[in-house]
Amino acid sequence: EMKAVIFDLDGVITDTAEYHYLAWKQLGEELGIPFDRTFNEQLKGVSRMESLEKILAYGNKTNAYTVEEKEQFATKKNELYKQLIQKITPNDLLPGIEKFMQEVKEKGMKIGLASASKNAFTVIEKLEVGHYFDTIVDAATVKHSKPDPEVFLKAADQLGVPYESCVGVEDAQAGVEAIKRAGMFAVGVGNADQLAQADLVVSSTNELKFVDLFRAFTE
Ligand code: B16
Ligand code: MG
Repeated sequence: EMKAVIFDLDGVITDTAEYHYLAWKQLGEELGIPFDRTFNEQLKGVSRMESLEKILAYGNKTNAYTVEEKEQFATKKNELYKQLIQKITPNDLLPGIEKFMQEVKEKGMKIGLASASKNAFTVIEKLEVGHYFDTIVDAATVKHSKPDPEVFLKAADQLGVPYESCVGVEDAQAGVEAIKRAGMFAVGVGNADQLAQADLVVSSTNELKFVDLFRAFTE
């Protein structure tokens, strides 16, 4: 029985995925490691330091920097990102997502947020959607980042809902994998080939409909 829906933030509720991309891209260029959106898919849902490691590996620079330098790079990216998210308003909610959250709530489901981002609280505040969430997992308390299921398991535990009664909604490959490893029903938002592991894929947030989800879940 479906009892809760746990949402990813970046790329599902708002398009901060684009801001993460722009910030990493700028840092990558400064380090002489240009990359495109296809490579960027691998960074979605992945923690800050792990994203940096992936970029350095992509540029064959895994061992080129000290731990301190890497921390400086990650901080620099985060400063760029924090500047970009300052301008977020409720207009930046992805199409149809608020309506979907309302529907989910009306059906008596609990709602959780499972974001890997340490900036999640700021973004939720700017979007003015904090009241929809029964729980928000603080990324700072999560030890293992997606595709590890920890953040989804924690959200379910905080909601008091068994894992098999939870639906996870994700735009990232690593995120869909995390949901499946948590033993939950996975909804992918985006490209069906990239998110092939999901139980249900919709092309955009506009296509998220409670009836379709309910049907797919109970099938
Ligand atoms: P921060 P999500 C993830 O958020 C992003 O998808 C990923 O690109 C980012 O590196 C990660 O958060 C960490 O974010 O640097 O702000 O702590 O998709 O899990 O909501
Ligand atoms: Mg995401």
